[in-house]
Amino acid sequence: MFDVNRIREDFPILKEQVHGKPLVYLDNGATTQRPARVVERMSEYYLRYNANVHRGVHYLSNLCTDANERARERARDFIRAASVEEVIFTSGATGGINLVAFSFGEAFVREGDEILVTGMEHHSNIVPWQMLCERKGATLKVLPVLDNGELDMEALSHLLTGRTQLVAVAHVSNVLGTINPVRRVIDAAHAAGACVLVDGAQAVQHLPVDMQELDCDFYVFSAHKMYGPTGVGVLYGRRELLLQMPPWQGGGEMIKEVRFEKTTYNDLPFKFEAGTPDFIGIIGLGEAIDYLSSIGMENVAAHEEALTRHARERLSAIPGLRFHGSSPHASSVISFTLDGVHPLDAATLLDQLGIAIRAGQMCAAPLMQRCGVTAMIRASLAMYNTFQEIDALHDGLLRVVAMLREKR
Ligand code: C6P
Repeated sequence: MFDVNRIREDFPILKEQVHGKPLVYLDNGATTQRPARVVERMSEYYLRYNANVHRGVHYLSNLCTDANERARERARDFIRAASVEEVIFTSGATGGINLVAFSFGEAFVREGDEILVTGMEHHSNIVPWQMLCERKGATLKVLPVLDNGELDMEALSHLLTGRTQLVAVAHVSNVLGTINPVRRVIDAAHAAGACVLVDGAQAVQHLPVDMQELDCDFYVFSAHKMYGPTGVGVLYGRRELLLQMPPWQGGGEMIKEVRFEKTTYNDLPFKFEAGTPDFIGIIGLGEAIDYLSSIGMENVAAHEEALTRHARERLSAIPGLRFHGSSPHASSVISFTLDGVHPLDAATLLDQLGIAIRAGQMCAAPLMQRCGVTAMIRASLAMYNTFQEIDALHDGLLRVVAMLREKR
């Protein structure tokens, strides 16, 4: 049984006050809060067991190495990857995309080739591809977004050509909330001979994901958006591709043998993990995965779906409020603008009421342009949010509108 009040007990920060008001935290798309057990697990390792991984022969080093590799197995199981060789620890979603843009780019992208991104990508899933295209003389193409916030799937078949090497697509938009039909994108791309990177930064905390079912070539996500620590993430890569790709960074752990004449590289996944990893963060990620799994992704999804329906219903009654993105296939990310109210003013006033939301471009400037706005207000909900918090947002927005109207 999913009990939101029981879950809230696990997150001490949710009892905090901001400006003398109970915290209403609705900025989970930027980063979620962490349950105490994740922080406790990490501090236990820092305070009692800390030693570098994959290097020592001593007790503590082995202990941390085992914990690091157990976390890899948990991550593998969480995304249903075939093998731990396909699970590479990174600094986050951005780190994973840059790794692929460099390494896949070195192996497979030539002058005149094409990379296809979509019009709703986060800057992290645009700029690394632009940089690759500049390096290689390749072309960046863009799959358009329809007015309802869905991808223009009809345009996909025209945009995929024999020169398309890779398609980069968000599983869930960090602005519109749209859950993209990634399986259809992957099938179309594969039929055209292209690989696919799915940006799961806004997906893994909301939906069950399965690499076997998706059949993508790469999948990235960040721990800090799924109740884990900052500074850690996962890149899933298809083994056959990873084997053909050169290392991204050089250093310890990614090598087998180093000679001045020639260095040989380590096996997967270590070939892509140069230097001391954030192993305590990785252990924290393993704990976050255990926590999420104990609740059940289906339960998380059901609660968030009910919350989102309630939020859309209540907010739609606010005069002058316009949602951006109206796909029925959407997650708990809700973006909107208020007629005559600047999003940053709204965010500042809501903050005074203890309500944390995000306002601005959401690191998706091309999408803002597509929507014809310079900024939006975004409420992004997590499994610990309540119906009362949604009502608090609704009431807060009414006050924002009233105050800013009085001023004019
Ligand atoms: N979006 C948001 O408020 P990092 O910074 O590497 O953990 O995640 C980058 C990233 C990549 N893709 C998507 C779809 C994302 O939403 C994000 C992060 C946050 O929307 C911070 S800008």
